Formats: sequence, structure tokens, C-alpha cells
Amino acid sequence: MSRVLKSVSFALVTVGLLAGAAAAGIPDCNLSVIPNVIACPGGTMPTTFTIVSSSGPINGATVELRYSANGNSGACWCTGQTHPIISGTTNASGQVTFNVSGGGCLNPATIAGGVAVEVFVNNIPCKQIGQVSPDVNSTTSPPCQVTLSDAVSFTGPLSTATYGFCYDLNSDLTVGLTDAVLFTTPASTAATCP
Ligand SMILES: [Ca+2]
Repeated sequence: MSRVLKSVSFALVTVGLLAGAAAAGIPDCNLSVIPNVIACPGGTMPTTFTIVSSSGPINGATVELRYSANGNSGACWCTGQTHPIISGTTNASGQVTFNVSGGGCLNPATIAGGVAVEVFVNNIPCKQIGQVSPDVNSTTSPPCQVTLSDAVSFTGPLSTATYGFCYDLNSDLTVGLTDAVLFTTPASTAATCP
């Protein structure tokens, strides 16, 4: 290989490495796993996102749930729960877990303005999501609580496996046994704000 060719190939490798390094911190929002966030009175239901770039999990990324004005006012917030922006940091597996303490279903398809929650990763807008909650019939002021009326609302969709945005607690686009299992503990313990 001539000296010129060596120089060119070295330069190309360098450019390639730099591009890879830059891409490593930029989220691939389609490859990342970002379900609807679950709010539960007392914050006992975790929601985990997995943030990846084209070269794998992103460690140490700042992930923010930014509630729109209508999302913020439409939810129930337990006292002490930070909002309308809730922030977390990914671990080495690219995972960040939120335990939102509150209630209310925020469906982007029915909320005024069409935006409930925007997910930002390192200040990059990544995805618009909604919020689900076992406290589906929520008030907009604490104490948020899972009560009989919530159980009554969940019973129909769960027993007939009928899809509804607010009853799909695990964001798999179906309503079924997994959602029923998730609903059981907050319902049976009448989850409420601390
Ligand atoms: Ca489901």
C-alpha cells in the first residue's frame, strides 16, 4: 500500500470511529423501548425504558418525562411527586425506571392538544407517550386512590379481553391476563398516596 493510500485509509478509519463515538450518545428512538408510563398512588408500579443508540445501550443518559400542560392538569399527583418534568438516568444496560406516584389515564388520542407526555433523552425529543394507571377514575388532586370504581371500570375490559388504551397497563397493545395481574395488587390494597 502506498503512503497516500495508507493516509487515506487511516483518515477513513478515524472518521468512522468519530462517527461511531458520536452515534453512541444519540438515542435511536425507534430501537429504544419506551412504553406508556404507569402512575400508581404511592409509586409502587415501575415503568422501565431501555434507551439504545445504533451501537447499543446508552449509559448515563438523562431521560425526562415532560408532561404537557393538559397532561399535567389531567393527572392526579401525590404530594411529593415532582412534575410536570420527571427525570431519571440510564444505567449501563440503558435502563431507567420511573415510579410515578399518582394516577389518571392520559390518552394522547383523546387529550386536548394531542400530547400527554413527551420523552426526551439527553434533551432530544424521542417519543410521545401516554400515561396509564390502576387509578383510572382519578381525581385531579390528591389523595389519588385505587377504589372500587376503578375495579368496576377495569372488570369489563379485563374479563372480555377488550382493548382500551387505559386498561393496557403493560403497553403490549392487548388487554388481558398480564394487565389483570398488574392491576390486582393496587386494587386489593386500595393503593393510595403516602
Ligand atoms: Ca396489556
